[in-house]
Amino acid sequence: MFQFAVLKLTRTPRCAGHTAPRSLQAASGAKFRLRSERLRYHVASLALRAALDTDYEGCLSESSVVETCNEAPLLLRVLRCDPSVPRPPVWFMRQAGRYMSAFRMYSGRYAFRERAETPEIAVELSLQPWRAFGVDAVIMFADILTPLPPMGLDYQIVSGQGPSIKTPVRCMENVERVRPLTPEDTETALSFVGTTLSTLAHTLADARPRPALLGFLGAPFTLAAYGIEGEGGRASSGKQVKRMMYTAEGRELMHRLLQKITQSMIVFAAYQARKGAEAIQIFDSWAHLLSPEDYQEFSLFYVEELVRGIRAHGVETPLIFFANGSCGKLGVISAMYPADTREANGYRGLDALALDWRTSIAEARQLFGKRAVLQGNIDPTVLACGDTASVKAAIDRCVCAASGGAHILNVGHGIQPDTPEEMVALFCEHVRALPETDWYQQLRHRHLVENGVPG
Ligand code: 1CP
Repeated sequence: MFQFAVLKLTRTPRCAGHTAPRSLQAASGAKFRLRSERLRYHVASLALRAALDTDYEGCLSESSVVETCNEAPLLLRVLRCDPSVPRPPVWFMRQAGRYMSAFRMYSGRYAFRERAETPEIAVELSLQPWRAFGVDAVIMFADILTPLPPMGLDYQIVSGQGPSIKTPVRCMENVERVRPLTPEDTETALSFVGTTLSTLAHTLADARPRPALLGFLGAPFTLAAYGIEGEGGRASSGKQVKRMMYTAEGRELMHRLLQKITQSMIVFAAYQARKGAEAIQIFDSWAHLLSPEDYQEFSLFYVEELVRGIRAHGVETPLIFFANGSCGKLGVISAMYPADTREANGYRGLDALALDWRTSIAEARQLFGKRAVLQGNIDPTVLACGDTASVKAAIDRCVCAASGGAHILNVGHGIQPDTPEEMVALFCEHVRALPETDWYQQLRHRHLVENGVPG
C-alpha cells in the first residue's frame, strides 16, 4: 500500500537528547551549559503525498552530534531516574489528533477504525507529531477501545461524539459473553497493533535523537465504564456505571467484568512490549467519576492486579499510570508506588504517575518525593486559548513545581482539537531551550548534587 521514504533535508531544531559526557559536566561545574546543536531534517512521504495529493513534509533526523548524544531516548532515561538528563522530555497526551492539519487529511478521508487498524496509516499518524514538533515520544495510533472487539465488544467512533459500543454490558449474560483476550487473539485479531509498533520501532531505530516508542491501554475501570455506558464523551454521565456499582447484583457483575478486562489487558500489555513498546501508559481517564473509597475498590485494586500480572509475564517495560481526577486521591494512589518497588523482591511496579491538570504537581512531588516519576500536567486549554507568554509561563511553573524528582512534561489531559499547531511547536521549543536559562541550570544543579552526581 503506502510506502514511506525518509529523506534528509533542512530544518534545525535543538538536539533533544544531547547531553555532555559526565567528565565534561564535572569539569565545567554548575555553570555547564548545554549547547543546542543543529539537526538537519526533513521527511517526504512520497506515496502518501501521491495518495493524498498534498505537499506533505516533516522531519527527522540525522545529527551531526550523534556521538555526543546519549543513545537512549531521553524519556526512557527519565523513567529510569537517570538524574543527569539535561532537561525534562516532552510529549503530549493525544498528540496525534484533529488539531493537526496533516491528521485531518486522514480523518476526513478514512473512518477512525480504518485509520487505527491499517498499520501504514497508523504508523503515519503516530509519526506526524514527532516530525512536526520533535516530541520526545511517539505514541502508537490506536484507541483504548482497540482491544475490545475480539473480546466481543464491538465499537465504532462516531464523528464528533466519540466511542459507541454496539452491545453495552448491562446484565450477567452480557458479562458472560465477554471473552478475555488470549495471546492468540493478539497475534490474529490485534496483529495490526503489533505491526504498527514493530514498524515504528524499525523506523525510529536510527533517529538521533531517538524518541521513545510508547504503547498504551485503558485501565480496567475506564474500559469497563465504556463497556457499560456504551458511549463516551458528553453523552455519558456515568449513570449506568453507578447503577451497577451501587446495587448488590450489579456490584458482582461489575467485578466479574473488571476481572475479565484486567486479564485481557495483561495479555495486551505483554504483546505491546514484545512488539517494541518501550514504555506503556495506562489511561484511567474515567477515574474522576469515583470517590476515593470507590476508587480503591473499583479502580486501584485492578490496576494493581494489572501491574502485578504484567510483571509476572516478565515484562520490565516502564509503566506510566494516568490517573484522571487524581486530585484528592493521591494518598491512595501513593500506596502503588512503594519506596522499594524497584529493588525489593525483584518486583517492579508502576514507574511514573501522570497527573491531570486539576491536580497540584507540587503537592504530588511533596507526597511522592523521588518514589515516582511525575508526568504532566499543564492545562491543555492554555495551549488552545493562551498567548505565547502564558504557555511559556505555564511550562516554567510546572517545571519548578515538579522539581525534586524526575519529571516528564506533558499536558494534564489530551490536547484539544482547536489547539493551534504553532502553540504546540512553541511549547516544545521552550522545553528544549530550558537548559539555556540560568534558573533551570540552578534547579538542575541542585538536583544533581542531591543525587550525588558531580556538578
Ligand atoms: O476520528 C477521530 O480521530 C476521533 C478522535 C480520536 C482520536 C484521535 C479518538 C476517538 N481516539 C483517538 C486516538 C487516541 N485515543 C489515541 C492516539 C494516540 C495519541 O495520543 O496521539 C489515544 C492514546 C487515545 C486514548 C483514548 N481514547 C483515551 C484516553 C485518553 C484521554 O483522553 O483520556 C480515551 C478516553 C479514549 C476514548 C475516545 N476515543 C475517541 C474519543 C473522542 C474519545 C474520548 C471520548 C470521551 O470523552 O469519552
